[in-house]
Amino acid sequence: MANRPLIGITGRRKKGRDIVDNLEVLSDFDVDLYYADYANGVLEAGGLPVHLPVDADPVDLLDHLDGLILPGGADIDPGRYGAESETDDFPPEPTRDEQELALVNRAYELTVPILGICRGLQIINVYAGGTLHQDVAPHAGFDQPTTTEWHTVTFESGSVLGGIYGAERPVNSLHHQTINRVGDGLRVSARSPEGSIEGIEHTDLPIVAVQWHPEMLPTRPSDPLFTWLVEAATERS
Ligand SMILES: [Mn+2]
Repeated sequence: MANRPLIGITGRRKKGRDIVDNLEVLSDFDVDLYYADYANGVLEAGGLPVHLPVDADPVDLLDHLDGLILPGGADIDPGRYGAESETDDFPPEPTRDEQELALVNRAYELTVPILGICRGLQIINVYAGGTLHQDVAPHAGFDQPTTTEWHTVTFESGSVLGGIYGAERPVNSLHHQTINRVGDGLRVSARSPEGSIEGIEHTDLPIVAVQWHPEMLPTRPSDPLFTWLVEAATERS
């Protein structure tokens, strides 16, 4: 298919020793890790995914992209939102914070569409000047299968997410942090039953983010969120 929009996806930096059964002589080599389901969601929605090395200049990369997925991962360094660390369960990866905040900054400048997922929602909020609750452990279903419908989310009518999903839907929940103060220019468009923020979007830019993991659910091949991103990226390309 011609003219498929190019969707960049970030990942995380590991070491060769982090890979089970890897050769010992490769222990000190850098390895970049990308969960494949984000790219599969893009492919199923008709886009062309590309993984973004953390070593590449984010400004250079954005000039070549039609859309961006910021996926799940480690906690953001609390210093990025003016807080002291309250948890070391998922230690920050400062290089990735740097890369993703620079990508978001350039995407704002170029109005490149962004879909944020889990950590991706949090990095957008922090970029926009918001803050996070650092540990809401009872909210997460880490010991459940990732397809578990752990709680429902209710969508704001008139929002992008409400237009995509309707009034509500069940979702999985694999996060121990949530948004506290909402960043400038962002609106809350989804909440869990106890009121935690599960979806945000920019009021003017094509930026939408969710706290659950649509790429892990069996509904992924027809999930309208990936379609939203690919269509927004196509309009721009
Ligand atoms: Mn949740």
